[in-house]
Amino acid sequence: MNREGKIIKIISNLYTVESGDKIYECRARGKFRNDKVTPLVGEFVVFDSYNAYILELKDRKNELKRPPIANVDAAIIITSVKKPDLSLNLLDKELLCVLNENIEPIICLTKCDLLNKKERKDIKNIFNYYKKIGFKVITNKNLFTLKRLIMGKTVVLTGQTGAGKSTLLNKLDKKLNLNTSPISEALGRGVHTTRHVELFKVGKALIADTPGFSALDLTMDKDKIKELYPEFKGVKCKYDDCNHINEKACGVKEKYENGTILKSRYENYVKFRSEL
Ligand SMILES: Nc1nc2c(ncn2[C@@H]2O[C@H](COP(=O)(O)OP(=O)(O)OP(=O)(O)O)[C@@H](O)[C@H]2O)c(=O)[nH]1
Ligand SMILES: [Mg+2]
Ligand SMILES: [Zn+2]
Repeated sequence: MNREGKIIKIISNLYTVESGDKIYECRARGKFRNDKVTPLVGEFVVFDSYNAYILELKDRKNELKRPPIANVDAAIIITSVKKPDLSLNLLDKELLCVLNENIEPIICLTKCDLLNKKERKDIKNIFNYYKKIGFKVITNKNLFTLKRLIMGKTVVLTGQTGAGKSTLLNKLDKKLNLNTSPISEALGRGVHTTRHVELFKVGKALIADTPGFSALDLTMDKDKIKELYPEFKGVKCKYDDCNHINEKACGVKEKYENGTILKSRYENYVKFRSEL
């Protein structure tokens, strides 16, 4: 019998599909592979419940390549301030990928307990800037705020390996008991503890735990980036199509030079453009 459902977990080529209140372990048809479409967690599908085969993928509202997931409302970008060290380059890249898919980003800082007084002050200043330009910023201690922000939504945890994604999920629901492990002191980064994407029901939200990464590729049109920098909006430049690089009378560059735009934000913008 053909049914509709949603993929909630993928482990190699085994797809766990939820339909009604039942769970089905399905395979995908060879056809998908030939078409180069891979089913994703979060995907709405038509499947043959008798033979346990996924037959058809429904249209996606949005999708991320990394972590691989579809149809999410918000992304909690898990950003460690230490162990692994804070990477604003990675954070700005993640924000672009998420915004480009019309997914609401929530920046969640972790490991603030490892900061000394001076570092804490610096981090506060940096993230006051992100708040000022409109991003939601919380820490993994603000569980109450986090729960309120994600109520009723499907959200994905994304971020560097070892940043604390699974640890946060365990805090939200102790029964999950997900594997976590300390970062490698030698490499200064995580050890890829989580190996698959899986959606969990946590209170009134659906949250996906995902494998972390240490680097991320931008795959968008070069000229799209400036539209995804909220602080560039409404800034006056001499040329309407200004790219804010070498143009004369560029308002964005002025704001970077006088410190109104965070140095690293603008410098990452230049880097991202040149990488594409
Ligand atoms: N001090 C401190 N340690 C933390 C915090 N959050 C997580 N950790 C530790 O960081 C390590 C890595 O945490 P994980 O939850 O496994 O990280 P992850 O993001 O799920 O990593 P991957 O599954 O590899 O992507 C564990 O040893 C956690 O105990 C925090 O807020 N403070
Ligand atoms: Mg994990
Ligand atoms: Zn400009």
